[in-house]
Amino acid sequence: MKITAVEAIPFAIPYAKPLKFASGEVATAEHVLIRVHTEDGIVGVAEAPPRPFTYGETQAGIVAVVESLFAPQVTGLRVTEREVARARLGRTIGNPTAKAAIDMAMWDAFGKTVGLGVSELLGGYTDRLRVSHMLGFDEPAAMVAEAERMIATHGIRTFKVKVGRRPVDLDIAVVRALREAFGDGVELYVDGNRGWTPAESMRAMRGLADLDLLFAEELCAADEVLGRRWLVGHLDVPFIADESAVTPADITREVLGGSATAISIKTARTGFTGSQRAHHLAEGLGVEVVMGNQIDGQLGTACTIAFGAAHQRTSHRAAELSNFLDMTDDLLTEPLLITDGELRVRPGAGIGVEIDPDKLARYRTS
Ligand code: MUC
Ligand code: MG
Repeated sequence: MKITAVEAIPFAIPYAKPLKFASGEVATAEHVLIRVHTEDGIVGVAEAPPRPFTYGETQAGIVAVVESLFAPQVTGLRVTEREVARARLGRTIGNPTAKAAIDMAMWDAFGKTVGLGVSELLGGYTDRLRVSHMLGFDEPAAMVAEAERMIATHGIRTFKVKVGRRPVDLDIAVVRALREAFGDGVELYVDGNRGWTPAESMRAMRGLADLDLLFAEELCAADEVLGRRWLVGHLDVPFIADESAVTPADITREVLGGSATAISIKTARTGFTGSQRAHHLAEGLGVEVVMGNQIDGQLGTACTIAFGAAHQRTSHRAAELSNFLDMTDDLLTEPLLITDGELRVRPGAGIGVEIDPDKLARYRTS
């Protein structure tokens, strides 16, 4: 069970359609594959997606921090010593997706060692989740057409609409067009990625008031402390803290401060060990959870489904599991398949995926 080596392999896979949102844009999945090797010949895997506009990480930075700091700190530990790994990695500030990928690769190696799936090890609540698809910035007709394609091809009926543009009427027109096109046959919520001020957010939510939204996510920055508290206090839908609530302390501050009434859990930034903490805290605070997407590839998505399906609270709402559909290719030997609007937990030990060596050779950049 002892870790003998940790690799950080950068790769790049283009998107067929870039995803645009208020804080940035992703046109190529320039991610880092983390491989944790053990003395028994087991290899645990996970991926770290750099999102400089959200966490300050870059692809080169993730490779550097893993190779120079994190790999030596976890080499020699048993794959079960996740809390020791967390404490050692925690001495370095930031770098959430690099830390999360090491944690998840350790869990994958642990599951493969004992012959059990990570999702059952974490809690085993269900074997599938409903899928929510994220619609990036575009004209209303194009966003309606994309939603139509998701309904027809994959049976997806929940959509997170990216908002946060100026003037706010641009985004109101999109959400209205979606509701008019699909009636109450779809669930809709919005994510502003901090694009608006609290006052703009309020104006937008008034314009959206008759459209039966499930949630509003991160419409304005948490640093607008009093403005955001005022906004959240006036809304009649839960307000999801996403990038403002990564650590347990962030979540506690946002919720108890009245600046959020639900949270997004993203395994890409909190791994399985940190996501457990977020989940248990959400239960204690009595707030809803949505399993979010860090614009993950299929490996990252397999991690999200493993965690989300493990608990009742994380499987209640549709989970954001479909961004990989916009990528031109991926690394797995067997692609993930969304059918009838659902994604199933991968069977098999660990996270339940294998990396295709030919694909890795094609897409790795060093
Ligand atoms: C999301 O939910 O915000 C876009 C930026 C980011 O950090 O995550 C994505 C999706
Ligand atoms: Mg978000």
